[in-house]
Amino acid sequence: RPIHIVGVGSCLGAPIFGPASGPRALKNLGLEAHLRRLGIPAHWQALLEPSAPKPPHSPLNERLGTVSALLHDLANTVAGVCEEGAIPLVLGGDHAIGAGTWRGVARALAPRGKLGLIWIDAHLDAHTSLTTHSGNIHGMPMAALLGVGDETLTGLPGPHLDPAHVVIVGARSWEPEELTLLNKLGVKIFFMPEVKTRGLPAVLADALRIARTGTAGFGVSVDLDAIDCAKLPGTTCLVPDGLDPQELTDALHSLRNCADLAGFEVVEYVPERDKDGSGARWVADFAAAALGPTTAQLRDREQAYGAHNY
Ligand code: DIR
Ligand code: MN
Ligand code: MN
Ligand code: MN
Repeated sequence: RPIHIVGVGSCLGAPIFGPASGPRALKNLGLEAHLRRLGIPAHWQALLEPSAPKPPHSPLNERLGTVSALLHDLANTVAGVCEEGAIPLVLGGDHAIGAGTWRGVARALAPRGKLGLIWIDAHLDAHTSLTTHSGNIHGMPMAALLGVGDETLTGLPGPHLDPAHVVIVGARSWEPEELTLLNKLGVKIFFMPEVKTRGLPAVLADALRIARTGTAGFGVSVDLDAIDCAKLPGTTCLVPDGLDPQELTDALHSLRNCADLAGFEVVEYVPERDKDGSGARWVADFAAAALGPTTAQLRDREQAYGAHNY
């Protein structure tokens, strides 16, 4: 299936300006051409931006209002991509955009069934405007997708997610209110110590079962802070003791053959902190691993070569 890239240059949910320039940097580095060289039919569909940029520490109500309009726009764009039969590759921007991406995918999928979601993140992102300690909206999209929180984030058209098919992988930093909410709703969380003990492939296999069984499709959202900050400093929040980026790349290969993969998202890329460009390369590797040619496509290609007597 074609891959339509939707960049969202927003820092409305973040404590710093950095992630706003993430998607444009990835575009200028040639991500689309890179994926195409790997045999992935990718094309840049849109680069969305807030109508009126609000500086990181402006009043929460103003940031919520502006982000809400952006999320509507994003959800509509993404739903359109899915309805065309393509897979959206959404690039942030801070993780607040997840509250729009997955509502759009869920809306497009709704006639056929529910959306499952795998959220790979150091954090739980399950605050509301009433429980947040930081005042940052990127700490709220998981709660919003589950229908909990401010109307500006929860009130988009399309279904909320069913907590039974939502799973978080790599968590190692949270506040008590978030864990209380997710435990109450029954969202499965694979904390980092379990990932280290059992290995990422085994945990991701469990996560895929939760997101795929009894759903019409599933998505994967990668917050770059899930990766150990020593190995990927080009992100908004630097959290130690995280995933190894090569291990994540290898594990994401298991998505290629999932015909029900409905969307893929990578957020919180901060170019100015990515001094050696390795962060941008990891973003490309994650996308290529997840969206690359399937085993069947590779076999077709071999046959095409065979037919020409190579
Ligand atoms: C923290 C950090 N729980 C907050 N969340 C982050 O701001 O609510 N998410 N950094 O990515
Ligand atoms: Mn975040
Ligand atoms: Mn995070
Ligand atoms: Mn996040």
